[in-house]
Amino acid sequence: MSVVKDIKNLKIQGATDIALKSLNYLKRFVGKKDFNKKCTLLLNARPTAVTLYNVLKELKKTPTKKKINELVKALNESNQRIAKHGAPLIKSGSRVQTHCHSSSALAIIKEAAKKKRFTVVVDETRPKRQGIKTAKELAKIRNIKVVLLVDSAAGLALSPPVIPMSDIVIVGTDAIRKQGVINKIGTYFLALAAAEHDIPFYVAASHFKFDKRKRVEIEERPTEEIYKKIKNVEIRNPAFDITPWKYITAVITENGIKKPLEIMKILKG
Ligand code: RUB
Repeated sequence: MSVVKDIKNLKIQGATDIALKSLNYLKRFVGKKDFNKKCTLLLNARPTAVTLYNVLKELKKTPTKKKINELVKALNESNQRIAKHGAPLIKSGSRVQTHCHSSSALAIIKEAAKKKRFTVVVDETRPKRQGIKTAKELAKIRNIKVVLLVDSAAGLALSPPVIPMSDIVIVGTDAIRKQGVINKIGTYFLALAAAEHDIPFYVAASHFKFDKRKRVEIEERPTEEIYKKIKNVEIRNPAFDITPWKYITAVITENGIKKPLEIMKILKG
């Protein structure tokens, strides 16, 4: 069961990659009696992100390898299209701030770097430090200067004058819901700081992120990721937070850049 294990321990991380790797894993169970059981195990491995839920809902209507291939293609293509729509938002000389490791946000940044030089400010992303993965990946790209910061410096990077100020924030998401955008813990703080300093805050998301589930579970991860046991101390380790719409400038989708009101309409439809 290494795919489920790898999803749980974050070897496979990010909503899109979790869905892609799960789909590929499920190929071997198509038409077998274990298929539904495997789907449930995969879904329960990380309950917050909606992408896998949405693709499995589609797959269950037509559970074939052909359908799996189509869904994989659609997921990959959505990031390419998001990149095309989002890249013009990054100007030469920009300072783009991001959080965690999002394939959609990175697709935009990499697309922009084909023609422009700019800086990407990467938050470390405690406790599992996915920001290090982001920084390493971007460091290989010509035209991008990478600055890595601890999460608690993110607000400083969004305000003058100690660290040159970021002029745009682009993050990914695990689920787009009526009450706001769910993403890696710390995103909400980032959005608050960006709003305080009038810095545009964009979310990169394919339609697979639209979440019409009645309830959503905010995953709580093992507390050892933060610290070993301390007597008389309750340690909590929520993996995601919800950023209210009022702090979000727009969502960069594969069908263009959509304002929160347009997103609301899609969610209601
Ligand atoms: C990853 C995370 C990413 C979203 C979007 O959290 O919050 O921003 O999943 O990723 P974790 P993508 O590391 O806990 O999975 O844009 O690749 O779908």
